Amino acid sequence: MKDLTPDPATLDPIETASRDEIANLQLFRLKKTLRHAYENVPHYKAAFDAAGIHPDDLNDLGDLAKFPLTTKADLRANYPFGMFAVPRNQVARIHASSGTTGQPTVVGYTANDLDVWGSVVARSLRAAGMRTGDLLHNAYGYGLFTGGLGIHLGADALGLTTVPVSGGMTPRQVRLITDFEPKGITVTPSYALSVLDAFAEAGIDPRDSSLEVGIFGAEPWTNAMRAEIEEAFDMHAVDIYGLSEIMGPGVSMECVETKDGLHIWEDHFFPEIIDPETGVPVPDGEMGELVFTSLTKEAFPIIRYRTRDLTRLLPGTARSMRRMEKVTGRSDDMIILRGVNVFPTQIEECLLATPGFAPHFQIELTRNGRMDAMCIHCEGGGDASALSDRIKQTLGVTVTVTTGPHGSVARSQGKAVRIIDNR
Ligand code: DLL
Repeated sequence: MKDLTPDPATLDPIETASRDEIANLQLFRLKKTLRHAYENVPHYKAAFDAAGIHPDDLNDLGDLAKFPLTTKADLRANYPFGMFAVPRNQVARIHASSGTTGQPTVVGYTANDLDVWGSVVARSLRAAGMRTGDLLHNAYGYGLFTGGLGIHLGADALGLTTVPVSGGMTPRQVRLITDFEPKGITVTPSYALSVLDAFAEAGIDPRDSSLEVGIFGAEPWTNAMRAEIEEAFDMHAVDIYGLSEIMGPGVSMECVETKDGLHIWEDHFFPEIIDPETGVPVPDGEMGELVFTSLTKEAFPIIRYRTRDLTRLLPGTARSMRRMEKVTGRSDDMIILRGVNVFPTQIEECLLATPGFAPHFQIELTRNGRMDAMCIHCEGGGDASALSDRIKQTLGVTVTVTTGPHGSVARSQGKAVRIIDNR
């Protein structure tokens, strides 16, 4: 794999600024954001008043913990535009979550917000090793989902040649990669596996493709999956994180030269980790739920949003901004099986550590009387009992494993559906 480390001279100055400089900028922007939210969004005025707190009470960054948390339920209660802090005619773009599990969550961006979004995604693509003039195959879905259009904004800002292929029509993905010779691909890790299948079906070795880096996110994936994908494509695989409520892709990004967790673009997004039970912040280094406050957003300022993503904050390395550890689970993806907490990524690690299996899997939950049961559906010639033994030893739960022929596990075209709950 090629060394794709960016030239330090091309980084934004804030990426290598001192912690003091970053904190000063954050405090200045945080004060402004709190006032903007309080004065223009009735929800925040009511919530701050109820908590007996006012934007003027913020004197240092630690004071943020005195402000109320915001949840998805708050956003839903203000559907569709109730959380907007500017008149609707100043909103240049709307995105929304899919809403498969309830009302969609609607977010908005002013023209200025779109510029900021483009700049953080451009920074992220550069951190992955992309340079002005490079060709990018963007297979994240275009539409209300922030993946496709968010990456596109950043690719334009960095001056890439973008192929806006979106997800789906998988054989065509292989043809376009072969014919256009992109340097980078942006795609969910699970859909990358579908593309990998299509390479095999076309009789083309993906290691012979032009791809030098894959930029994977929108769903949890493990370092074991990184190794699998890097080996299959002979390219770097780096992690990009984000969520629509905060911006979309480009909230944090792993640097290709270190691959040691994701640098949070802290000049625009202020992170906290809280104890998910008590809501109280925990110190850097401790695991908990990630909470974000936007620092520059105009249309949709967001204060202390509970992401449900579990991770911890770590000091900066390749950049001075803090890192978040790879998100391996969301509190709402956690399966509690007979009292043991299990995340799909833990199953992924066990699967990839057991020889003979394809990297595709789905977890089916059933209930037999009062007992919950978990079955892992996978593919390939691996030994089912070796995998269930490994899961028993590492996670402490008894599961059944079925292994079917190639194609028997449903393929993803975007975010994978890992859990089928038939309880
Ligand atoms: O998934 C934005 C995005 C698009 C990120 C493309 C990266 C690439 P939502 O649809 O709002 O936004 O879903 C956000 O997806 O709270 C996490 O649970 C999960 N997620 C996103 N990125 C990662 C990642 C986009 N790198 C939710 N690792 C988040 C693990 C991720 N989970």
